[in-house]
Amino acid sequence: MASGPKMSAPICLVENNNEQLMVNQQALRILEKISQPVIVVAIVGLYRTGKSYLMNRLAGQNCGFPLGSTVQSETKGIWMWCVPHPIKPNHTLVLLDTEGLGDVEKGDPKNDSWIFALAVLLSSTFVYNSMGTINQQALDQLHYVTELTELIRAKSSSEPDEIEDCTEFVSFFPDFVWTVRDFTLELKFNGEDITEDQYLENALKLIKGNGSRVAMFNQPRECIRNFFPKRKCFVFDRPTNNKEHLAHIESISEDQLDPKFQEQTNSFSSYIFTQAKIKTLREGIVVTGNRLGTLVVTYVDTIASGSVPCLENAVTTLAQRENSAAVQKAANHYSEQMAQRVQFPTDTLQELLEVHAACEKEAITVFMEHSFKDENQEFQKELAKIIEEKKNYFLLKNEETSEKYCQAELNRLSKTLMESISAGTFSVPGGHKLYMKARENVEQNYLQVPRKGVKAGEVFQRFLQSQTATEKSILQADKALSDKEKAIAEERAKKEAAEREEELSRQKLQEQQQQMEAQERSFKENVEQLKKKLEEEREELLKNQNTMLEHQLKVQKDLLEEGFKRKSEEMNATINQLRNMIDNTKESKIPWIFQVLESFGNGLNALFSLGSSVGKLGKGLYSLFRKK
Ligand SMILES: Nc1nc2c(ncn2[C@@H]2O[C@H](COP(=O)(O)OP(=O)(O)O)[C@@H](O)[C@H]2O)c(=O)[nH]1
Ligand SMILES: [Mg+2]
Repeated sequence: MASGPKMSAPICLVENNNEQLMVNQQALRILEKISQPVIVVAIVGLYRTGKSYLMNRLAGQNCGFPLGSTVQSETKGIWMWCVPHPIKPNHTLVLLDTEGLGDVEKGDPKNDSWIFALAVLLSSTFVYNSMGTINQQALDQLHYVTELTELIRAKSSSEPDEIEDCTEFVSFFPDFVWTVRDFTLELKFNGEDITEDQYLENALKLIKGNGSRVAMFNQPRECIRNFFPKRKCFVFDRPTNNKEHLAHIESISEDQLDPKFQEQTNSFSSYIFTQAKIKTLREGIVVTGNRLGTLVVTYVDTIASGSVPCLENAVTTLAQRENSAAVQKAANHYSEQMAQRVQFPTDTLQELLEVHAACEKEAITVFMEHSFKDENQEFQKELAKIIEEKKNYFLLKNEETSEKYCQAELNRLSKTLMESISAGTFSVPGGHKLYMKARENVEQNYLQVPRKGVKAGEVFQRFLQSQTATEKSILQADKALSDKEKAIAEERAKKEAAEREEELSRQKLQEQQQQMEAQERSFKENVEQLKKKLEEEREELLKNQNTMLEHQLKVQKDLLEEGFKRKSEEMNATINQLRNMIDNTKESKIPWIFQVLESFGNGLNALFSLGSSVGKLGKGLYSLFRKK
């Protein structure tokens, strides 16, 4: 089973010191051990607005992230606390608390934007926390959101006619939650009761007009509306009116808190527990604790090197690392299963090849489960190569055990015969007949021995060959036979030997044929599973593109309804681009898969040295993908 967290207290994950961001290795080691999927909740906002306290409540603890009055000496940056998910078994809830944002005394303003961007990149639910009301000041403090286009890239390279990078943000950005603390207003709009969410949406309404003041007003609002399709708001009363209690909120009991506040935090927690999603990257890649660790390192390293963190690059890094582990895992599965299921020697080659096919099929499935974005199928080809090598080893082992066993059995069964030959028992008149009888006896007994394996015939053939001279001399010395009879007997012996030789070559040929067929089967299995995977990946891509389109359409509709005709029309270009992209994805389906499969097939052909059957396999490929 996937392993969960074992953390009694939070730990710093990303340190923000001396204008430098650094990943804390100790925190990384904790993440590495978590193989469960993670739900990552990050909180960001001005210092001393009760962020850490709220996160502690999510962890179900009073103490945890250090609170305001005690943080003077604490490291700034991003703090992490991994706890078992309170309602989803086998999931880990990762709480990320940011420290020092906007705090001139402790903060490193230069890195504040990076901390903000990292919180966006790492979380699946992003909580923005502020005090009082959602007013201009609160939105001004959220200026980081307007910088995101410069701080995060979706793709590693942008081609001229591609959609704008930030249009892609929605496909991997977290859900957005605004928490308003010490909220003092009534939830009313034009005298009507409104929900918290409506309150947020009202606050995000744009104003009309030109000029820099209007632009400044609209900019953060537009960014939130554009980048975060799913938005939610929670307002909280002051936890208590007792100043003394408030200053030591971590040590007061639950019933000393304002009942309204208790209710509000409970409803917030319950929302997070039931609605916050597993962190996924694009292409439906589920993030585990371990993967989260890789992401943190990749992003922080990128920032440290002076570049902009990029989702696509991070996924590539992750894929490289995990695909080679997937190859290892699949190869081990193959070896283990072969060793477990095969009893050496097998009766026939076919028997071994069938077990091989079953184990290989499973191994490929293991690989497919653990790999993603295997560009040019490099890792799959590597696995095919390893399995081919391992198979050859098992074939050899099968031959060796068979050979050894057959030889030992034959030695045992022919012992008396050999002794009789040495003792001259057959050097009497009628000796040849006796000898032949004794030899046939050995053969009969040898035939009775079960599970001799693939070398049974060859070993006996060698024995017969070694007997040719002996038989001849016994025959010549036999005084009971006429010359003519001897000649006939000799002729018959030769004929029989030739027949046996032929029979052996037939077996060899058949085995070669079986081996070829096994390689073709293996090739087809690889292609079949790859095709399935490619189609799944294609579906995910399409889903992604549809998410982007739907969101653009929603933003456009909202703008139109709010009376921003020009702004909404300006979106048409992007929307059309997205529509084209989706059409392309759909239309290019068959040729695209075929192209990949063909190049993959050529790679495997080379590997299996199926040179002569390339044409045949090419045709097989066609029929394979036409079937569906
Ligand atoms: N007024 C008020 N104070 C709070 C609230 N939650 C926590 N505090 C107090 O505010 C101080 C700072 O809280 P903390 O959670 O450390 O804030 P952070 O800096 O945003 O993480 C602490 O002394 C808390 O006792 C709240 O909702 N309202
Ligand atoms: Mg704090």
